Amino acid sequence: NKRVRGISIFRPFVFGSVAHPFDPENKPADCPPDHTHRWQIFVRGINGEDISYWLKKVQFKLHETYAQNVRTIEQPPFEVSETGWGEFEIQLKLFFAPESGEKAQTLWHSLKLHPYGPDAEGMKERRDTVVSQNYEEIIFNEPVEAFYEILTGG
Ligand code: SLL
Repeated sequence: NKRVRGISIFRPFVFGSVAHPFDPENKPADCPPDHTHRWQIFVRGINGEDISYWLKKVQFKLHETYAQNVRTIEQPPFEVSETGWGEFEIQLKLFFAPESGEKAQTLWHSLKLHPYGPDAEGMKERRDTVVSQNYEEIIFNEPVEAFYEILTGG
């Protein structure tokens, strides 16, 4: 499997979390009483771009307080939706198209449930959504030819 020499291909994406505090008068019946928030962790393309031609699987490793804390998502949307009470570090492992021969890459995200920054108090009162996301780029250096074709749509 020959590599395309002298070529680097960049693919951008966004990963992070959104969290919504429950309305105390209106908590979902199906979740434990100590849970305070619903949240999602995700990996997605910029502006909804489909990234499933190069990203094949994402493994999200949640805190051990969660049942089956390793969640494997094999097609878009690459996201996990949960409820909980606490913030913690989530490990994300990105797996690429099998043709690529590339090793999985690991990223970390700090799940944020509580507002922070100058308007934190106002946000808390309004029960605003807390968003914490990062732009990231993955670089494929000298991809093998089959993967180069996939990446460039050739
Ligand atoms: C903390 N170090 O103490 C963190 C741990 C754990 C979060 C946070 C509930 C899980 C469940 C949950 O939110 N765990 O009940 O299934 O803040």
